[in-house]
Amino acid sequence: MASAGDPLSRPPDDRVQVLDPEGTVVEPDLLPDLPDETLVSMYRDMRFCRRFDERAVNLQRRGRLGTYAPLAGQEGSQVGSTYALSESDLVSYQYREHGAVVVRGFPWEYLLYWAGHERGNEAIADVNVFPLNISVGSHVPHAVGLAWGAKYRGDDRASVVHFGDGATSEGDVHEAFNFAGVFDLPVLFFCNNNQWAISHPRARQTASRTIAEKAAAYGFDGVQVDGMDPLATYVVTAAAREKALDPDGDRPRPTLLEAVQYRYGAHTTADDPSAYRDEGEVERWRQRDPLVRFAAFLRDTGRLDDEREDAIREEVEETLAEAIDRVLDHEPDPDEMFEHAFAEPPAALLAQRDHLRALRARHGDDALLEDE
Ligand SMILES: Cc1ncc(C[n+]2csc(CCOP(=O)(O)OP(=O)(O)O)c2C)c(N)n1
Ligand SMILES: [Mg+2]
Repeated sequence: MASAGDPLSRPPDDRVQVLDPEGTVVEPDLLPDLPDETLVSMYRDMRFCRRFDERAVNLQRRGRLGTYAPLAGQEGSQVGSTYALSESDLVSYQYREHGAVVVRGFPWEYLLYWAGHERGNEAIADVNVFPLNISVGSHVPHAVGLAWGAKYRGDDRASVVHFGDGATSEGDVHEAFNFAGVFDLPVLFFCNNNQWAISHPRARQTASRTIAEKAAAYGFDGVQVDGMDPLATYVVTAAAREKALDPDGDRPRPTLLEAVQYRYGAHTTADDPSAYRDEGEVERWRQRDPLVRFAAFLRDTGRLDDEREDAIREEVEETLAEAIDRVLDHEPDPDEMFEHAFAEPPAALLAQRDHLRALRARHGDDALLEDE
């Protein structure tokens, strides 16, 4: 077992773990000193993520949401790491880390995004989460830019960027690593290594033994963490944030965190994983489930019982049902489709918008169904 102390000072293949899959504390020195309420609230948010995911997949199947990227299996990484941040830290995510939005209060409009409305992205901006990014890896340089801006302005905030194992094969990501290392930027590179990039396995993504060790080439620390252990992701993120902000020194440093985990479901609702992976592999990873191990820890330490668990499930169910009702009742303004692509829309687009407005003024919203 690794020695205690700074969890970032270990060799990159010495995976940090606080709770084993049974919920037993394996490295007591690393156990974060968090109030009981915070620990239970972390568990609540992880439950919320799991249930949100189930409901979102079902809504997509019923044609109420567009293509959706499921998170099940990855709650420990997303929730644990976001708990270690302050609310002003800037989070940039790929497209699967809904857990960061949940921890930041889950504005209900977030679901609107997945139903095709840009308003969802505006809502998460209010809680310092940047819009999701589909072009793999291309948001990582932007997150470095955010860190540079924060440092330049003397803001006490870190930039945290989530990306997948697949994203590490993109040139953008390496340019971002290099720039952050050279310019001493307060950025946390958080790699959610879920073993697959759609159908492409981790072993074919890189010949490196770990993703964490790539940090050495850029001159900063890389650490591997059990991404299905919310307390481990919490402690490494807290340590990396401390290093990024460097309160006692004058040299903020980036860190690469590789959170080893698994996605149980399909890549997106448009994917069929049975075409490329074996169900036995999924079952083996389910034995390490983040919710099961965290619940076991909370129960063993007297922080969770049946009554509290029932109350959490009920509250999660109600909060989600309310958000979903609002999304299903949402009546978008057709004008919205002309917004968001241009700061200053070109004349041709404005002419189309005005044409639609005139039609609606004359015929009401039935005009939208007319073939004119
Ligand atoms: C630049 C680019 N190349 C390819 C794609 C197609 N694509 C979408 S998601 C994905 C896999 C990304 O895998 P990973 O970074 O591991 O994230 P995960 O989906 O596993 O969370 C690919 C190749 C894309 N969206 N953008
Ligand atoms: Mg992946």
